[in-house]
Amino acid sequence: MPPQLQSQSPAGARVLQGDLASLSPSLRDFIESSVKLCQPDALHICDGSEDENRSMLRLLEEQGALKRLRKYNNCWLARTDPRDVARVESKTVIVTPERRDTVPGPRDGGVSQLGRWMSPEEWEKAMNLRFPGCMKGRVMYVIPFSMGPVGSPLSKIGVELTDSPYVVVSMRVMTRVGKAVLSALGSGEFVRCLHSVGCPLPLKKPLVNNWPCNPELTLIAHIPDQRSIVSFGSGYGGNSLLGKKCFALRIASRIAKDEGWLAEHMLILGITNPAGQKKYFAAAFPSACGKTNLAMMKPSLPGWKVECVGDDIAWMKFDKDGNLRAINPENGFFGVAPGTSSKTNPNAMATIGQNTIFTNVAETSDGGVYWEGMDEDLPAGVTLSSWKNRPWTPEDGEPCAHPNSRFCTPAAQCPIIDPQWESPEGVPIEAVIFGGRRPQGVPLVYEALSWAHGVFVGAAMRSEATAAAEHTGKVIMHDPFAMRPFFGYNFGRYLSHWLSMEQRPGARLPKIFHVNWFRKSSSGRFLWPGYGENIRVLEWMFDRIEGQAGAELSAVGFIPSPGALNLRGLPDLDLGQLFGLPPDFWRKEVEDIRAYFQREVERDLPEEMETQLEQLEQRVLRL
Ligand code: TSX
Ligand code: MN
Repeated sequence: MPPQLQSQSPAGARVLQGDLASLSPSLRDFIESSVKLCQPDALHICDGSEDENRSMLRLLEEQGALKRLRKYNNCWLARTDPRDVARVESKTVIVTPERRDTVPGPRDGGVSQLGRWMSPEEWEKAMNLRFPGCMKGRVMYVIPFSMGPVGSPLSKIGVELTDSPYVVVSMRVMTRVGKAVLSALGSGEFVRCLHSVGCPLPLKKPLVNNWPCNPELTLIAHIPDQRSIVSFGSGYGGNSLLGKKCFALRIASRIAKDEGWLAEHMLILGITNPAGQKKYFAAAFPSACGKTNLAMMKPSLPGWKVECVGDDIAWMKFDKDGNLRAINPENGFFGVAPGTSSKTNPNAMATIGQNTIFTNVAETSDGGVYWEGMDEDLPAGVTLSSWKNRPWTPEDGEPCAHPNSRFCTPAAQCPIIDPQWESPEGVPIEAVIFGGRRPQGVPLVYEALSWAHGVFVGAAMRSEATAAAEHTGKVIMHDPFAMRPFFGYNFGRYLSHWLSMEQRPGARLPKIFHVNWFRKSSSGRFLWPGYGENIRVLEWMFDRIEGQAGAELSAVGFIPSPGALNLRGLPDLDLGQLFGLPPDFWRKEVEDIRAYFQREVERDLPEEMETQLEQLEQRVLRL
């Protein structure tokens, strides 16, 4: 008789699948203590197999949580409770003994934009209010997962315990899950991830859209000293797929600080020139800059090739030869659907045609998906149901898909996935690109003057964002390193860590660039065509690294010398407006950066950042 049919975990849950006795003592302890706390009826240790995935999808279909999309092969649609559609920054905390270990300070009374601290005492209370008995009547799934290729020296292992089958099927796309991970783990270290939707059975209130969640009590906590993540009340991706933002950015940035490497919110792409030379770039962009589009872009210039290693996160470490080696710790893309089309991102459109889980997109009456900016005509007679599962027409005045609706799709399906994307040693990064959505003042591209200046450029990143619901206007928000919601520790110390890379013996530092695809003319038109034409900017960077492209010193950094940017075949561009440095704009920018550093980083700002700001000011005053 198979032992799993009989066995019972010591804490009292039936074991439906897997063998507790085969797990390491520390993993067993983690499971046992979580079972005691959450009191699930049963335990299921995930093996990551196809069979398991099929039966989980069937279960979700029976529960009405997923709907099969008959137009495609193995694609599914989830509609969430409308109260659970995004990450919730106000309910995302980092627990450390000292506030200053989490955020710069002191700023008594003020709320930091760079993270939320919770004291261990408050966390103890918050935990006790939420977790005891929270999985009653449900199955606790044990998901062993690897961030990065299984067994790579750059990879890290986590184990997520969750009562959500949606999380199980999504984690299998976004990370490497199952038996191979347990073998690689052995009795080694892992990041402890505990997740509950916070709806024990029997339910107190009926579910909305068959989507369990507990918005009143939602809380996502990180305890970096214990390498642990605890998330309650939300099933939405960023709050529940704990390998991504919680582990690969917040916890990993802290581990990286301790171990001397970098965990960054960056895409990784490979770029090959017509002569067949290849380089890898990593790039950090705030939201709404088209990061996934750049990661998979189709270059407009003949002979150039772009390949995708990752679209969101880079773990980077100097190897013994001094090369900065990067892996994409993820296994899939969890991308924003609206705006994705065969024009803006044909490679993403090809990727999501099979084996994809869509969340909060609209559905067509012939069993397909739809969203704003998909840019495809509906076949005659085909109608739409909105993300709220109601008949939808353009006259409704609301979008058919939620603006934060997503596809969750295997990276391996991307037509231009890089041949080296799962290389255990990682790919060598030769350029780091920072960017922002800057309608005014900021040139198309500039190169940092030094490593320290590049770190300053990352620290001073800003981008145009749609303001909170009350306002409708757009504001330029600070988003240093595109990491503002994702720092796992004090941002001032993060800057020191970046600066310290220069002190590593033998390190071959990548060049640092800043780009802005979004500058507008005085009449409000985009000055740069963007998309596939961005290859021209990447070409200049490529040739700069090779020492082959002309540059001239400007107040903000090196910019292409006249003729150095390849503009062949483009209609006339207003290069004056695209590269101009308006003195008034830059004097104001310097003051805004100064005020920001002062308000948000205060005494934790490294002196070098002060120096860089003063040097920028001096250059700008000469404009
Ligand atoms: O993703 C974008 N990228 C990067 C592509 C590799 N977008 C979309 C941003 C929203 C997420 C862009 N939008 C880019 C861009 O480079 N540039 C723009 C602005 C733009 C929009 C439309 C046009 C040009 C620029 N249209 C015409 O020129 C016809
Ligand atoms: Mn991201």
